[in-house]
Amino acid sequence: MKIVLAIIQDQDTHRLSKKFTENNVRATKLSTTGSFLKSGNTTFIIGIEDERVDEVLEIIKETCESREQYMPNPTTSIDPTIDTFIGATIKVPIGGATVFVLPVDSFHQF
Ligand code: 2BA
Repeated sequence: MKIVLAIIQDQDTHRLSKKFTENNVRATKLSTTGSFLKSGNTTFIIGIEDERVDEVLEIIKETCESREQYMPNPTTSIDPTIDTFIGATIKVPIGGATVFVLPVDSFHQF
């Protein structure tokens, strides 16, 4: 068994949950925050049999879109200790999904 940890954009969460349900993939959804943009994203925890990992990766790949987001340029911050910015914005690409696949020592449901 493996754990797939998938960090995705909030806009894709509903479609991905639906796809997992349709394909009998069990998952837990966490509300998370990216440390760079400091905006919300979603992390799915998926426990899955080894032979279904590729299927899960394919579902994530075809469901999650790459996008670009604008943020205030941190190099023009008035004071780095506060979240106040002046000046130009920069364009930040956000991947469709950031995915980690981890081994599982054991799995129990009581
Ligand atoms: P954030 O940390 O908010 O990052 C959003 C996007 O900003 C990233 O997209 C990347 O294009 C850019 N970015 C992040 N750190 C940067 C830096 N130090 N300098 C310049 N640009 C930077 P993605 O790479 O697609 O990542 C999307 C989200 O996935 C991230 O949101 C974070 O929550 C998570 N993530 C990405 N890589 C990770 C990793 N190695 N470990 C844990 N979480 C990760």
